[in-house]
Amino acid sequence: MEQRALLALGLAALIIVGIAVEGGEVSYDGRSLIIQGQRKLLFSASIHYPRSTPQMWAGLIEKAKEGGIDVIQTYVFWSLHEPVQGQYDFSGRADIVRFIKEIQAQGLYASLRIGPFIEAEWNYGGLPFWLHDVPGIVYRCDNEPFKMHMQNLTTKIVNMMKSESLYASQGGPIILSQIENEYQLVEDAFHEKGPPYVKWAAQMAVELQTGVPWMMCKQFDAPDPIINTCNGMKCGESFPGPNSPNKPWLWTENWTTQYQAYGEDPITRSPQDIAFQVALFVARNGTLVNYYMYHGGTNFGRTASAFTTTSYYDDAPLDEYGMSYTFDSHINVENNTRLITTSKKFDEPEMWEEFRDPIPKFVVTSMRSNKLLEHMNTTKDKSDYLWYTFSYQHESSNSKAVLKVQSAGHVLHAFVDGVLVGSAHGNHKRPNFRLENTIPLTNGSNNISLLSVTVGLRDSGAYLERRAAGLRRVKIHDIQKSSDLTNYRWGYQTRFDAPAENVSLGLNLRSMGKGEVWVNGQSIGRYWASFLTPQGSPYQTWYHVPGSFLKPKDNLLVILEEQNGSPLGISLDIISTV
Ligand SMILES: *[C@@H]1O[C@H](CO)[C@@H](O)[C@H](O)[C@H]1NC(C)=O
Ligand SMILES: *[C@@H]1O[C@H](CO)[C@@H](O)[C@H](O)[C@H]1NC(C)=O
Ligand SMILES: *[C@@H]1O[C@H](CO)[C@@H](O)[C@H](O)[C@H]1NC(C)=O
Ligand SMILES: *[C@@H]1O[C@H](CO)[C@@H](O)[C@H](O)[C@H]1NC(C)=O
Ligand SMILES: *[C@@H]1O[C@H](CO)[C@@H](O)[C@H](O)[C@H]1NC(C)=O
Ligand SMILES: *[C@@H]1O[C@H](CO)[C@@H](O)[C@H](O)[C@H]1NC(C)=O
Ligand SMILES: *[C@@H]1O[C@H](CO)[C@@H](O)[C@H](O)[C@H]1NC(C)=O
Ligand SMILES: CC(=O)N[C@H]1CO[C@H](CO)[C@@H](O)[C@@H]1O
Repeated sequence: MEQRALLALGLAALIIVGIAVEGGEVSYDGRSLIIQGQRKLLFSASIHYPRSTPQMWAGLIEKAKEGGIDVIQTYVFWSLHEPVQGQYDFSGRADIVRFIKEIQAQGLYASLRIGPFIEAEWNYGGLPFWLHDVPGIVYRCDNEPFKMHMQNLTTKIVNMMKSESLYASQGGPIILSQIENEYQLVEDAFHEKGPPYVKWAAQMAVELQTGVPWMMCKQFDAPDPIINTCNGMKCGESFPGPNSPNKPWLWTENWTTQYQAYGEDPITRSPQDIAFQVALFVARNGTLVNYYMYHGGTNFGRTASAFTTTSYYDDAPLDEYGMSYTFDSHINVENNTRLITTSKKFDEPEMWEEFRDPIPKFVVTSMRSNKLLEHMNTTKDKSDYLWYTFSYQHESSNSKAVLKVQSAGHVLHAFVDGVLVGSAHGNHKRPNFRLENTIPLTNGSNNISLLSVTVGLRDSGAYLERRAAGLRRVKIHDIQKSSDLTNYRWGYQTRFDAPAENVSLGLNLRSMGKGEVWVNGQSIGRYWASFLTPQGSPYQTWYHVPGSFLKPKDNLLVILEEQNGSPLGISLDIISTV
C-alpha cells in the first residue's frame, strides 16, 4: 500500500453554467470570453493525448466532465507528428483529430496549444531533433529557417483542424489556441532578435484566421489581439492582469502539483491551496482556469525530457492510470490509498532469455574521429546510447592508473577490457558530472569503452540547439583518443499472459537498475530504479502498462538493463484505489 496525498478541485462554491457546443465566432472583452454571444466562466483541464492511449481518452474526458470541467486543453507535440522532416504521423497516440473529436462528442470545449515549442517536460520541448541540422538555424527568435519551419507546422495543424471543422467558428469544439510558450522567460537572451519574433509569431498566427482567439502564456507584451495569460501556482496573487482592459483574465497553467525528476523527493500541493488561488483569481475577474495537469499520464518510450520520470503528474486529480480520487462534498479530501496486488511474478529464471551485447572495442568500431564528438549530434537522438572507445597503450608492470572523465551529461558507465570499472551520472539540476576511478591496466594494449547515456533531451532555456551532452574530456595519464559506435544492449525478455480482468497494470521494477521496457514492441518508457531520492527510495517503482498494449496470451516483455538489476524480482501488479 502506498499512501498518497490527494489533489482535488475546490470549486464547490462556484456555480458553473452548463455548456452547449454550437458554431459561432469566439470573441472576448475585458470581462470574459464570449462564445455564441454568451459570457463564459470556464474550468479547463490539461490532458495530453500522447501521454495515454486512444482507448483511455473517452474515459479520461468523461471523468474530467464529471469533475465539472468545461474545456480540455492540450499541447500539440511536433516531434511526435514530424519525427523525420516532411514525414508526418497522426496515428495511434498521435491521432490528435480523434482526440479533439472525442472532446466534441462529450460536449466539451477544446483549447489547442500549438506552440510549436511547448516545453512540457517533453523531449527537446517538442521540437523534432532534425531541426538541429537545419543550416543557420537558431530556435525561437527572429531567424528565417526557424520561422519557416514553425510557420509550416503551425499552418499544417491549423489547416488540419479547419478541414475537420474543429474550430468553434465552424461548429467545432476548439475555442482557443496558443502560439509560442512562456517566451518572455528567454526573450532577453535573444537581444534584438527577440521582440520582432514575438510580433512575427503573433501576426503569423492571426493571419491563419481560425475564428477563435490566440493566447501567449507568460508574455506580458503579447501583441493585440493576442491574449497574454498566466501560468503558475499562484496566479490569484501574482498575475498583474492582461495588457489591455479589453482582454480577459485567463490562467493557462495552474499547476496541480509538479512534474518529477529522478532522484528528487515527491512534490505535493494541497487542494486547499489550489482552491484558494482559484477563488482569488476568479474574484479578480478571472474567467478561465486550467488545471495543469488534470491527467498527467505516462511519458512512453523516449518522450520524457532530461531526467523527467516516466510517470507524469501522478498526483493530478486523475492519476497516471486514469483513476479518480474520491472526495467528500466539501473541499476536504480524503487521502486515497493506492492498492497494489501482484498479478504475475517473473521470478523463475526459465521465464527469461538473456542476451548480453558485447562491450565494443576500438578495433571493431566503424566510426572514427580524433576528437570527442558531441553526444546528441552523433546519435541524432535515435538512441540514448553512445560508445566512446579507445585503445590505450600501457608500457608498465604497474597495473594501477586513474581514469578521469568529464561529461556534459547524463550518465556514464566505464569499462576496461570488458569489465565495469565505474559509473556516474548527473541530475535534473546539474546534468554535467565527473567520473574518477582507479582502473587496472595490463602491460600492452588496453581497451577502454565508455558508454555515455542521455536520459531525454532538455526542454527549456534559450539556444537549445547549442546544448551539449556526452564526454567532454577523458584522461589517463595524458594520452587521449576516442571514437564512437552503435547501441549497446544487455537485453532480457520473457513471455506472459495478460490477467483476465480489465484492470490497471503496473510493472514493478524495484529490483532493476536503469534502462527501458518494451511490451509487445511498444516502449512503456525509461526506468531508473537505482537513482534514489534523498529519502533513500526510487521516486517511481511501478511503470504503467496500458491494457491496449497487451494481448490475452503470449505477451512479450523485453527489458534493456544497463546496470546489474535482477529481472527475477519483477512483477506485474494490479493497481487500484480503496
Ligand atoms: C493526508 O496526507 C497529508 C500528507 O501526507 C497529511 O498531512 C494529512 O494529515 C493527511 N490527511 C488525512 C485526513 O489523513
Ligand atoms: C511544409 O509543409 C508541407 C506539408 O504541409 C511540406 O510538403 C513541405 O515540404 C514543408 N516545407 C518545408 C520547408 O518543410
Ligand atoms: C475587475 O473588473 C471590474 C469591472 O471591469 C474593474 O472595475 C476591476 O478593477 C477589475 N479588477 C481587477 C483586479 O482588475
Ligand atoms: C554536429 O555535427 C556536424 C557535422 O556532423 C558539425 O558540423 C557540427 O558542428 C556539430 N555540432 C555540434 C553542436 O557539435
Ligand atoms: C611489457 O610487455 C612487453 C612485451 O611483452 C615486454 O617486452 C616488457 O618487458 C613488458 N614491460 C613490463 C614493464 O613488464
Ligand atoms: C584489446 O583488444 C585487442 C584487440 O581485440 C586485443 O588484442 C587485446 O588483447 C585487448 N587487450 C586486453 C588487455 O584485453
Ligand atoms: C475496461 O476497459 C475499457 C477500455 O480500456 C474501458 O473503457 C472500461 O472502462 C474498462 N472497464 C472497467 C470495468 O474497468
Ligand atoms: C508564476 C507562478 O506563480 N509560479 C509559481 C508556480 O509554482 C511554483 C512552485 O510552487 C513556484 O515556484 C512558482 O513561483
